[in-house]
Formats: sequence, C-alpha cells, structure tokens
Amino acid sequence: MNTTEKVIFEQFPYWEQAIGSNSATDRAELLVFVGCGTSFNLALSLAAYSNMAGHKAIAVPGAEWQNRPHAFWPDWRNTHVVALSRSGETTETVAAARASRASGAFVTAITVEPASSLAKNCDRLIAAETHPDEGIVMTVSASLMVLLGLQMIGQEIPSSTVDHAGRLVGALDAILPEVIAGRSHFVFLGGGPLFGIALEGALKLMEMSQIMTQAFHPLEYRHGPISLVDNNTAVVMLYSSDQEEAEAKLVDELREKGAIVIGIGGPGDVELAVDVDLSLAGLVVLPALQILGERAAQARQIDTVSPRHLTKVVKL
Ligand code: F1P
Repeated sequence: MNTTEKVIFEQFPYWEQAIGSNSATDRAELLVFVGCGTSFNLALSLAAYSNMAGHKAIAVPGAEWQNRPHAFWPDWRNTHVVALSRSGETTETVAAARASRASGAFVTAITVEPASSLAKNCDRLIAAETHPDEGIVMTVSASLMVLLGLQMIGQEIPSSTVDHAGRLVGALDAILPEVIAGRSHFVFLGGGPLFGIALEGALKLMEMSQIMTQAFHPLEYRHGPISLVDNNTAVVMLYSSDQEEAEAKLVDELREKGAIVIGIGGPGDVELAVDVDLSLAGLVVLPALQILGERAAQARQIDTVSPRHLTKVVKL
C-alpha cells in the first residue's frame, strides 16, 4: 500500500478530532469562499451549502478575487472572505486574503497549517490537524477543510458521518477494479453543493492518473458533452436527494450509450448507498472519490506519491 492510499484510509480519526472544534460564524456579510485547485472546488461546494443554510455566498478562485473582485461582487469591500488553503502558502490565496483585509473585509482562514502566511493574515483562524504523511495530492486535508467549513456555516456533523464515509470508501474500493477496467474516459456529475465535489473528483483523478476528465452539473451533460459517451466511458453520478428522478433518467440514457455508471446515492450499473442527507453528502463522498483516483492510477502503474508536474504548494 503506498502512502497516498494509506492516508485516504487513515483520515477518519482526524475527522473525529475536527468535529466540534469550531463554531458557526455570526457575521452577516456576503461570504466569499476563495481558494485554488482543490481548495477552489471545496469553496464552490461550501458556497452552495452556505446559500442552502440561509447565508449569502459565492466562490471565487484566489487570483480572481485578488485581481478583479469587482467582477464578482459590486460591494466587494464589504464582504466576509473565507480563504481555504491546505498549505496556507498558495500565492494567490494569501494575496487575496491580504488584499481583502486591506480593503476592509473580514477574513477567515481555513487551513491545516496554523503557522502559515495565510493564518497570519486573517481575522479568524479555523484550523485542524491533518495526517502527517499526506503527500502532494490533497486528500485528508480537503475532507477536513469541508468539515470545518460546514461547521463554520452552522452545520452540525454527527459523529456517525465518519462511519458513513468510511463505509462508502470501502464499498466503492471493493468494486472499483472491475468497474474501471477498460475505461479511459471519466465523467463526474453532481449538482448544487455536489458540483464542486464532482469537480474535485475529476481533479483527483486527473492529478493521480493523468486521465483527462471533466465534471458537469448533471442535466448540463445532455447539452453537448453527451456526444463523447461510448463504451470507454465511466460516469460517476453524485446523486442529489432532491433531484434523483431526473438524474436517474439521465443515467439510463448514458448506460444505453455504452457508459458504465457508478451511482453514488442512486441507481447505476453499481449503486452505492449514501446514508446521509444532502447537507452532509459532499463531505461523505470525498474519500470515495479520492480512492477512485488512486485505483485508476494504480491500474496504469502511475505513482501518486510523486505525481507528474505537481508540487504541494504553487508559489508565483
Ligand atoms: C491548492 C493546490 C492543490 C493542487 C496542487 C497545488 O493548495 O492548488 O489543489 O493539488 O498540489 O496546490 P492549497 O492552497 O490548498 O495549499
């Protein structure tokens, strides 16, 4: 077992430790979740969860918020910026946090590096301890930042969530070899808060296995991308409990066209139960998507401990 795989399966005690470690924000401004790469994907999901929980929120990539916040929100000085960064050192995210504070915004940092530059340039620090062996590809820290972000918007995380996530990653892992064999075109579909998570599934697969992959809002997939579906396609459908019927219909269509569908929380060629409500589904499915990337890489003899062209931190 390589370190990436080990860390994916050993992440749950860190979740347990992070549960209840931070309280909800009581600030009323627009929440602007910023981050880069994985952290931006998580920002997208957390912004959707925030809106569903009664806040107002958007997600913006670090460099965009640093350089042109007015393109995203007219009243950009009067916002609560939530900067997500595992390392706390990504140039654009740190610069976005600095610029936001300088313009009068309140900045919360969510990170696993409490001594980082980001942690030093925020008004509120929300941090958790991560697995010491986590490598370049972000896994456990991504899960932890979602957990902390959910708690920040007032979502309670029952401790049973940890078991549900552990069961799901084990269940998917058990069937992955036969499901992904011979498939070279991967698609991740998820709506609402699961869109950012679908993007993260795609990014993990890309980083780990060097397979080109994309993520879409489920019903958007019909509007063009469906032309690529054939017998080489594997689709990961992250079902939303409020849209299951329409998503299941799409899945039937994709299967007819030759795709094999991993139904997470709904029907597919394989169907995996998600034993939590949509409000926690984004967190619970993350480890399963992480192991999918790892197994696809292993099937191609690609080493995820030293992924090609990637570094743990991108500094400009
Ligand atoms: C984010 C990130 C990763 C990516 C790469 C470089 O870092 O973009 O998502 O996989 O390794 O860094 P961070 O700001 O969360 O530390």
